[in-house]
Amino acid sequence: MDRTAELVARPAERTIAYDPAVRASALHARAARVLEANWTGASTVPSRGLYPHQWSWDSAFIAIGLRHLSPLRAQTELETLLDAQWSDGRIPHIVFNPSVPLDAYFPSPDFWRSSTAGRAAGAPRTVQTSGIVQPPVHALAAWLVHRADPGLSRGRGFLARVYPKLAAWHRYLLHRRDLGGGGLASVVHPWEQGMDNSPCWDAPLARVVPAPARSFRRADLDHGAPEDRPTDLDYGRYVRLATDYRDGGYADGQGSFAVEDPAFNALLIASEHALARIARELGATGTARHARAERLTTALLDRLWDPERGMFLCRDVRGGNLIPERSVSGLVPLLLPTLPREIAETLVRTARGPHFSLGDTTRLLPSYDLLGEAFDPHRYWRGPAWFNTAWLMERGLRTHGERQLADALRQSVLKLADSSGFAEYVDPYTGEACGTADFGWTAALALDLLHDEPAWDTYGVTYGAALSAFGAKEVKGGDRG
Ligand code: 9WN
Repeated sequence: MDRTAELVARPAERTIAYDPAVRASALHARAARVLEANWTGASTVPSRGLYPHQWSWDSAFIAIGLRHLSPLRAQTELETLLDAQWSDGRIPHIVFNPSVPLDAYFPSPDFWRSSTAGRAAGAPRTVQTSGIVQPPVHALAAWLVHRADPGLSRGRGFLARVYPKLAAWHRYLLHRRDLGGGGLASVVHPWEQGMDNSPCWDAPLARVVPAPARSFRRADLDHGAPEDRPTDLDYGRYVRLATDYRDGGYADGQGSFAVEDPAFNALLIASEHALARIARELGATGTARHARAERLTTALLDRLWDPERGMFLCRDVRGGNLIPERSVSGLVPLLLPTLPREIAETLVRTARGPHFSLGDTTRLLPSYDLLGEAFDPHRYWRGPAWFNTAWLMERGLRTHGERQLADALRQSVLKLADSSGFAEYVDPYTGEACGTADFGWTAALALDLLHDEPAWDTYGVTYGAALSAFGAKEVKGGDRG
């Protein structure tokens, strides 16, 4: 048995300090095994038990890791998701696997009724999906997947096929979802933003009358500890919002919940830049797309930047105010290469300060303010550390030249992904595993960081080049701690 195979076969020895190269290849093998086990033949489930279908932003993150194992599978992952796109451009947050029993996950296809309730909005007939969306990581993923094997990608016409679909997806978000009228996309359900029970939603959700608990059955509690999951009251509100949206034919603009979220919009901007690169690869200039990304970045700064807290906040569109809660979502725009230098520096300071404690008292960046009243180190998006946000921050730190911090965060991701058994999320202080194990994006993003791209030449724009439109504004504040 060679050294790597031996290590894979004896997981109890994971923590012993071997040669880093050997350790890395053992971690690679374990992450690959998770992605193999979660692969269904055309896409990857986030988890075999808790999430047995295809999820939208999970698939994008998974494709980013999968490209290091099989660029073909990574392309297929995204193509399968895009096959379920609605004709109004939306990419549904779940694509249901018809061979999975209805009661394995709630809400199931018979709740969403996409092919009937979603007919006017253009839901596909041949596949059942949910009717809401998730963050637009897809164009970014498509570009990274292409770069993993440009020959294969060109041979299969991968970018030429996905480009029009990704463009329609962004059009949907920019036109149908600009509910605040300021140029940013709004989410209409907490599941859309992906950080389901973040304390940021507490105030806007308080206006929603919960559906009675007896009107639905939660399948998630068959798999997860109740204290690690959202509450029944949260679920009552999620169900009410989704029911109202469905009963309105999934038409946009009516619902009682509409929020502009910094991470969702930052990912849209990053994906616009990626779409510009794809357009260039296909022979166009991409200039209009880069320009749109710049306009969106200006809107993000104008509408969501909070100088006092030194980070971005969510905007409650229905309430008309910024939501005074610090979530990791408000740090994620660090991902953007053209952020003004003072903004990037302030975000890094805030991440290192007492509310997030990056590289200090936490082992991994928490999802929510360590000093916030609602902080809970185990309850889902109300404090635990997640690997996708850590990955986004690692990329952001590296993009803005914070090499040491990025290296340290990368090491923490690799160590904790491994020691937690590729947990869905971990206690930010202790690293204790929470949620489900063998979670798809944890394995995929650890794999991606193992491949250690030194700089992230993804966008084709100059890193650190401040936005000219914002250059004249004064940027103050930020936590110094
Ligand atoms: C609802 C699949 C998804 C992630 C989300 C995460 C969780 C679903 C749930 O799991 O949400 O979409 O049932 O709790 O919050 O980010 O995409 O992994």
